[in-house]
Amino acid sequence: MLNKYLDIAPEVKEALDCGKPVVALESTIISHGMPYPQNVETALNVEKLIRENGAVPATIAIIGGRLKAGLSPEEIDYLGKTGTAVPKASRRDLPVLISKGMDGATTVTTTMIIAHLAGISVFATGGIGGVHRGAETTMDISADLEELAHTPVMVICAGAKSILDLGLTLEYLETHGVPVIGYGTEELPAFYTRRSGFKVDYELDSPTELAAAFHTKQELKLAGGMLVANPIPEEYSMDHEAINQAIDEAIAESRKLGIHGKETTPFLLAKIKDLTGGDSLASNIQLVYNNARLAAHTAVELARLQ
Ligand code: PSU
Ligand code: MN
Repeated sequence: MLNKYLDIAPEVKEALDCGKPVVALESTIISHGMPYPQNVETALNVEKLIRENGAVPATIAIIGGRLKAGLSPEEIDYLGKTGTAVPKASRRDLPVLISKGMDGATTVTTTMIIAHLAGISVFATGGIGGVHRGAETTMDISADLEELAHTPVMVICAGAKSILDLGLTLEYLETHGVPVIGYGTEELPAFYTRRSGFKVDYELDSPTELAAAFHTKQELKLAGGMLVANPIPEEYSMDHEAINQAIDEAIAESRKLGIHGKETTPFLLAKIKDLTGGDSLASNIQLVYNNARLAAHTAVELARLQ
């Protein structure tokens, strides 16, 4: 656990040393995913929920060139206030950001990398990146999928937004041997909505089953992670038509403006937020809470097996 570039917060370190359950959390959702102050409020509430459900939270980020597993409330506030001025950090960004002593908001990719370095196996977030619509010509495929192929962390999300080509995203994960599990559903949820029309690989119905599947994958020494898609609670799910119209509009606008590279996802997310008003933010917050609870319960079960 002695890594030259890694700082594990004392509470997280103690939990890991004793084999207690820990849940990793990402920071791009804080700096780039939600406006201030809701971002900070949500991040702190997520940590609280994880504690209430029997695990220790480890929010992950890069601060002053250090890989951080576990942040103080002040550090979370700093990331939230600084917002998009914190560079979004995927795998390819790590060498320069770290060698220059900069900050970085960790995506699913880099949160998985740092969680694994620290010894954390369960990670809760909102949505993952994937194969973008039109990727057959743009080749815009999130590094998140490649990370899931290689790094042994279970990622609990609410599926993926249909800003992506969900069918191609599933094909990519299949090719790379990443199990896609629906929690209590046979259908891949689409973040704001519980349904997408695409089937997951397997439905599992309890944290015990999720932990057993992940533990077995590790014992088999099969490389890579596992994706758990947990549908947004019914009462917070959004109208299918309204959200898809906003998504189509956001994509049309991004094409018109020639948005590409690491800007694509943040641009689309921000645009959808503008088009749907506060509704999408409220739903986003609730699905993250829902994933945090499931991740804590699953980490508790996994700690029994490991
Ligand atoms: N999708 C969402 N919300 C998010 C992200 C994706 O619905 O906040 C963020 C996550 O941090 C994810 C990243 O890892 O965007 C993917 O960015 P890209 O597509 O550039 O790889
Ligand atoms: Mn991309």
